[in-house]
Formats: sequence, structure tokens, C-alpha cells
Amino acid sequence: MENQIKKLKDEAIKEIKQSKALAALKKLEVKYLGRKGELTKVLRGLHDLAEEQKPKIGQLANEVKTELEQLIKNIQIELEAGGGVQTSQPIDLTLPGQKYPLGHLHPLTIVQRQLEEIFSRMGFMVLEGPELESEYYNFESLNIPASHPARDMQDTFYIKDQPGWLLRTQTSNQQVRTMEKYGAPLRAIFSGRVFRREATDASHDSAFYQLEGLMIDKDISIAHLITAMKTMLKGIFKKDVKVRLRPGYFSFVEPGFEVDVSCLLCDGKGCGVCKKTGWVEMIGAGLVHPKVLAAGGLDPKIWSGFAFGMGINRLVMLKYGIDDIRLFMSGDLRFLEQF
Ligand code: FA5
Repeated sequence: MENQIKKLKDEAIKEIKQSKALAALKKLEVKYLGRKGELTKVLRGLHDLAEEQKPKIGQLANEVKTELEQLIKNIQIELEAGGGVQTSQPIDLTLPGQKYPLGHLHPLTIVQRQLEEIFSRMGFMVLEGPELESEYYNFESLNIPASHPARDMQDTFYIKDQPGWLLRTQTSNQQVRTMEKYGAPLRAIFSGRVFRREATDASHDSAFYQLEGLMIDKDISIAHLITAMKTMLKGIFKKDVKVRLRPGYFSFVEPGFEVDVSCLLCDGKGCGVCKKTGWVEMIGAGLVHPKVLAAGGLDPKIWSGFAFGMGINRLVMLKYGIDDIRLFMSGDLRFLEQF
């Protein structure tokens, strides 16, 4: 019996020391020390020994068991420290690694975040608003009653079987809500998707993004509006860009303007995006109409303000030289992977 145990021990030690992988080591542990393992079988046979032999053989078997357990533990630590190298094949460390595809931000999101940073630095709150909107906030609160011809300026998607509800046509839907919530003085921007039932072309889509700015205080003038526009455009283009102000009609501002930016795609020479005019219509703006201030619960005799709404898609087109607005929502990876 004694010899049998010693032989088993030598065999086990030899095999365990040769194991090169954790899985193989585990198998040896089961083979020798498991419930049906070789050493366990020997220990079970102790019953059949003469009484005087039992303590000596029992002690030897236990010593061997402890020794093997310790050896297995040491080898396990060595194998683990070897960086999980569990193969007898040498590893070629110069082979290129596996590349995992990484996601990234959409160009509209990149620029939207830059805009939010620029306005945050000027003390504007960054807010959001709903895409599903009531006629009241999208039109009526903005001095556009139901019969007003200005409703026809923005072809609207109405919600079927839900009278009075629509997909917002402009981020101006947040103007009166913001005044109601925050009162005056107030500086806020709100951006997001707006929807219009229009035919699409290189510079028009039926779903696009706007960024709206609203500043209410005492004695606000066009000079404040122009300064905010210039700071924003300079922050995005990192250089002075040519802008021109044209009188524009929006029933919620008085006076109202359209701000055009010189087309950076063709350097003002004329292309599909600027419709051969050399200018891209980018922003609607003006001084907040007294009726809108009143709808927001503010006294127009005390408070005045400016508001503007800009098409973010068109801004991004000029910044990156994108010649068709429909690419943004195309989901075409060849386009998106360039940003
Ligand atoms: C408005 O939406 C007004 N709410 C802007 C405003 C806000 C005026 C505050 C006064 C005070 P307009 O419909 O012109 O205005 O749209 C504003 C900008 O959105 C445009 O200058 C243009 O850059 C962009 N835009 C308009 N229609 C489209 C379209 N179909 N596709 C892409 N961009 C568009």
C-alpha cells in the first residue's frame, strides 16, 4: 500500500508539472483528487488494512494529498500569470490586433452641441421641447390665429383624429412655454426636429433641425440680436462669414428679418444649394412681438426681447461642404463615416 501511494504521488507530480493549460490542470486535479480520483480510491481502501497499519498509511496518504493540492495551486498561479496563454503554440505578438467598430456622433449632433456650448457661455439656458404639439403653442400663442394666412407659410402635418394636435413646424413652439415657465429676464435656446409637408430638394427636407434663441430683458434692441448671431456664426465657422439681413415677415416678431449667409460651398458664385444666388437663407429673426410677450404673461411695456430660429442642417452643410440636405437622414454609412 505504501509503495502504491508513493508511485501514485510520483506519477501525479510528473503529470501536473507538465500541464500547460488551466483546463488540463483541472482534469488532473479531478483525476487524482476528485471524488472518484486515484488518491481518493486509495484512502477509501484504508478500511481493509490491519488496525496497526491504518495510522501510518492514513498519514502518508493525507500528506500526499496536501502536497498535490499545493502543487496544483502553484501551477495554476503560474499559468494565470502567463496572461492566459493556454496553448502550447507560441503566440506571434506582432500580428495586428482585432479592430472593434466604434460608433460616433452624427454631424448634426456634433454642431448642435457646439452651438449649445457657445450659447451657454453667453448665459443661455439649454432647453428642449415636444415634437408633438398643440396648435396653440405652435401657432396661436405666436400671433397666428386659425384664419391667418401665415399658417400657409409652413405646411403642417396634423395628427389624424386628434383635432388641435400637430407635429411642430418650428422650434418657436417653445417661446411662450419658456416665458410661462421662467418669466423675465430670460435667456434660453431650444433645438430639435421640426416637420413640414414640403417637397424636398438639395436645401429643403420635410424633417430638419432648428435651433431657436430667445432673450427677454429690458431695452433689448436689434444690436443685441446681431451680436448674438455673429458670435454664434464665428464660433461655428471659426472665421468671419459674410451675412446679410433682409426684412422678413414672421407674425411673432416686429420688425422681422431673414439672415442669409454667403454660400461657402461655391464661394458665392452660385450652386444647387444656394439656388445660384450665392446666399443661403439660414435664420429667421426679429424682436419679440408685444402680443407674444403678453401670451407668455409678460408686460410688453416693461419687457422686450429678440428671438431667432436657425436651420441647423443648412449651417452644417456650409460648415462641412455637404451639397444635399437629404444625406443627413439617408442613413448612408459612406456619408456618416466621414465625420
Ligand atoms: C421659422 O421657422 C421661424 N420660426 C424662425 C423665427 C424664429 C423667426 C424666431 C423669428 C423669430 P423659417 O420657416 O424661415 O422660419 O425657418 C427658419 C430656418 O429653418 C430657415 O432659415 C432655414 O435655415 C431652415 N429651414 C426652413 N425650411 C426648411 C426646410 N424645408 N429644410 C431645411 N431647412 C429649412
